[in-house]
Amino acid sequence: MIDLRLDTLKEIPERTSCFSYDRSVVTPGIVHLSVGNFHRAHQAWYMDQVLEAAGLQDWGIVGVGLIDDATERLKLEAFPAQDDLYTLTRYAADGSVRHQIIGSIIEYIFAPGDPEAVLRRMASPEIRIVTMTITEGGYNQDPESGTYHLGARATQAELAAPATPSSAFGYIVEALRRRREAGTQPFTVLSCDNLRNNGAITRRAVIAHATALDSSLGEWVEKNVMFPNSMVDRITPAVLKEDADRVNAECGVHDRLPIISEDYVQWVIEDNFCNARPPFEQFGVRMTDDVHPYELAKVRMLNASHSMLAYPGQLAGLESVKDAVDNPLIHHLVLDFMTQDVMPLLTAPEGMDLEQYRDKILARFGNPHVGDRLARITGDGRSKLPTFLLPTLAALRERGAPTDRIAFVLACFLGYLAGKTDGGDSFEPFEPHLSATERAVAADPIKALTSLPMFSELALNENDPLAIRVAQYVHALREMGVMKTLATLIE
Ligand code: CS2
Repeated sequence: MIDLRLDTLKEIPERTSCFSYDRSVVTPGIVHLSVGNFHRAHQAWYMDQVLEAAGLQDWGIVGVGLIDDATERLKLEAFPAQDDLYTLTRYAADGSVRHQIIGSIIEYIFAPGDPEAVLRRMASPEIRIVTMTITEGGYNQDPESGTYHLGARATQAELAAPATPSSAFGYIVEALRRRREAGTQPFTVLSCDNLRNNGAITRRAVIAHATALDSSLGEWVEKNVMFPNSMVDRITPAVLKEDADRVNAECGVHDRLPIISEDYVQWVIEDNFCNARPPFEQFGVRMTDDVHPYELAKVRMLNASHSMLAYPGQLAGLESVKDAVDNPLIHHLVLDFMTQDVMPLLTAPEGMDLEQYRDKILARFGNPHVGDRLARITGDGRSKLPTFLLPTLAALRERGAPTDRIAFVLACFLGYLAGKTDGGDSFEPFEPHLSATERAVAADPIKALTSLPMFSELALNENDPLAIRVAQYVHALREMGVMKTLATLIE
C-alpha cells in the first residue's frame, strides 16, 4: 500500500482518482474552524472541484483544530505527515463506489498549540471566508434565553485575554478586530452546522462577543460583516479502525484518517457575502436569497428522523442506521413521523418535492455501504433534540395535533441516558453538554421534562398531558421493552 503524500501521488492505483491541479500553486482563501469528518466529506470536497477550475487556485482551505483532545492530536500527527491530503470514499446505495484523493485542505493548524498562527492567518487579506462546523452544541447559547452565553467560563477567559482565544467566536472576533485595525476588508463568516438560522445565530454570537470587548467593534461587525445562512447535507459516518483498514485496502492507499460518505450531497447558501467568494453555483451549490425553507426541511426531516430512529434503535440493541430503518416498526415510525407530523408544518422549498425528499431520506438511511452507526446519531442529544425535534413538537402542540410519536422518542432518549439496552448491554451515552446531575434527573421523566434546560422551550408543568405521556412511555419501556411499546403506536 502506498503512503499518502504529494510525492507519491503518481503511484496511486488507477481506481483511486486524484485532482489534477498543481497543489504547489494553491493559496489559502478559506479558514475552516474545526476540521471534522463532515467538513472533509462536504465543503472540502466541493472546494476540491473549485480548485480544478481555471483561475480559482486562490481558494485553498486552511483547516484549524480548536479542541485539544485525542482525535485532534491524531490529526496533528496525520495531516502534516500526508501533506494534508486524504482519501474520500463515497458509496452510492446501489453499491457503486468512488475513491478519490482530496487536495483542497492545504494547511492544518492545531489552535491550542499556536493560537497566534491561526489569528495571523485569519487576519490576512487573502482569507475571504471563514467557514465552521463546530456542531450544534458549539454555539455557546444560554440554555435559558437562547442568546450567546457571555457568562460562560471559557468566554469570560477569552474576553479577559482576547489574543489567546479558544472558541470559534473568540478567534473570529479577534481576527476581525485586527482586520479592522489594519483596514483590511472583513471575511464572510459561513456556518455549516445543522442549526436553523445558522448564519443569524453566528452573527448574534459574534456581535455579542465583539461588543463585550469594545462596543465600536460590535457596531463595525454589525455593519460590515456578513453571515450567510446555509444548509449542508451529506451523511458522513464515524470511521473506526476496521472501516479505515477496509477503505485503505480498497483505495490501495495508506491514509491515517480516511473519510467515508454517501454519494448524496447538498449545499444551499444564502448569497450574502461581504468579500469575494468562489462561483459556487458552477459546482452544484444552490445560491439563493432564502435558505430557510431548505434548512427547515433538512433539519426537521432528515436530522430529526435520524434521532427518531436512533434512540429506539439503540435501546433495541441495534447497531447501525441501516439496521434501524430496516426494522419494520421503526421504519413505520419514521415514515409516519415525517408524513404526519413534520410535512404538514413545512412549505416545500423551491425545486423540492417533500414526498420525494422523504423517500430519498429513507433510501439514504438504508444505504448498505455507508455503515453509519446509531451511536454517532444519539450522541449529544442534549444539543440535537432542541434543534431537530422540539420545534416540531412545539408546533404540533400549538395546533392541538397528536404528539405520541415524539413523546415516545423522548422517552427513548431518557432511557438512552441510563446507558442500557433492552438486552442488558451497557453503553456510555455521549453527552458532553449534560452534567452528571442533569443526567441523574433523567431517571424521573416528569422532573426531567419540567426542569432540564434542554426542554425549557416546551414550558411543561407536571400536569401537562405531554409530560404524563412521556412518563407513561418510560414506564412501558421499562415494563415491556422498546419494540412492544413501539408496536402500540403503530396503527
Ligand atoms: C445526523 C447528522 O448527527 C446527526 O444527528 O443527523 O450528522 C447528519 O448525518 C448530517 O446532517 C447529514 O447531512
